[in-house]
Amino acid sequence: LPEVLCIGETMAMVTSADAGPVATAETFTISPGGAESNLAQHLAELGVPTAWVSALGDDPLGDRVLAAIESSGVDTRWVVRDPCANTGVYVKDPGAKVYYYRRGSAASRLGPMHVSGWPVATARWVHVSGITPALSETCRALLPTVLDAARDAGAGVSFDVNYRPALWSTAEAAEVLRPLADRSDVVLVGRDEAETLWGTPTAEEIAALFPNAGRVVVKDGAVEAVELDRTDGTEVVTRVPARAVDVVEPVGAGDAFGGGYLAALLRGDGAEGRLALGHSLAAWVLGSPADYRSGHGPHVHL
Ligand code: KDG
Repeated sequence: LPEVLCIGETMAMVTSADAGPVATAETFTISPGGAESNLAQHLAELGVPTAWVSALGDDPLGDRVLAAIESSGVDTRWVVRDPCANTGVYVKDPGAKVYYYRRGSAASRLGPMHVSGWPVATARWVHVSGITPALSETCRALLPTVLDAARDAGAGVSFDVNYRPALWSTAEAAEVLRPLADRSDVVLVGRDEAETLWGTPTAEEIAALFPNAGRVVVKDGAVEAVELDRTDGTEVVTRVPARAVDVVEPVGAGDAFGGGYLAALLRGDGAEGRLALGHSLAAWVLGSPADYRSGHGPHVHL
């Protein structure tokens, strides 16, 4: 059985094969586009038994997404194939411009009624993100049910804030995401993203938004990542600078950071090791135009 469940929508991502604009491209690549499955692939490739749980249409794009995610060793047996809805689609143009075709997608039809069919009771950890509550009313109701089930099972929860401005307003996201994150054991959040949502510019102010979370990890792009850990009573702050990298395209780097961080946490590494493995995987993905990049780069010492 999987130790970690990563729950959330993955779309079929369309990009031009030659890095030019989709409008004039002749050949395209289609690969999975989904924050939670990206993280699941990183975890699985780092040796953590991981399942990705979601829904796809019963269509060829769904087949492609599923096969690609399975190829990293991710367990997909709980993925629903919905005969009444399509796999969502996501077009990514140069400059990381994204266009969503996901309203009414199979994953947007997930809801609290699905949770009892998922192996939360036997999981050690559950990973979710702030994309899910933006997808539909049923998806919004899903996360509290998942968090309840994880608490009942004694499983840890990580929550990546993942604010997606194309899906909802800043004000609505700020209101919905804060209490969900505050119920989690690990909050992963971008410094810029937190400043946009809640007006909090520093790691300490951001962490104070989530007083009940055991660990808050603030990712500050090319600068550093900061972990604020209260699991031992007092707040311990650890800062690790980011690696110097030539950035090809940033999309997916946050998922990679999260995968590295969680893999290190689950195997018992200390705070510096957790942040360092997060940075290493992020650096690997930053050096590629893809959202997900197999492997973990030559500089990762596992
Ligand atoms: O997280 C990087 C992308 O894969 C992600 O942004 C796509 O899940 C996605 C979304 O909803 O934006």
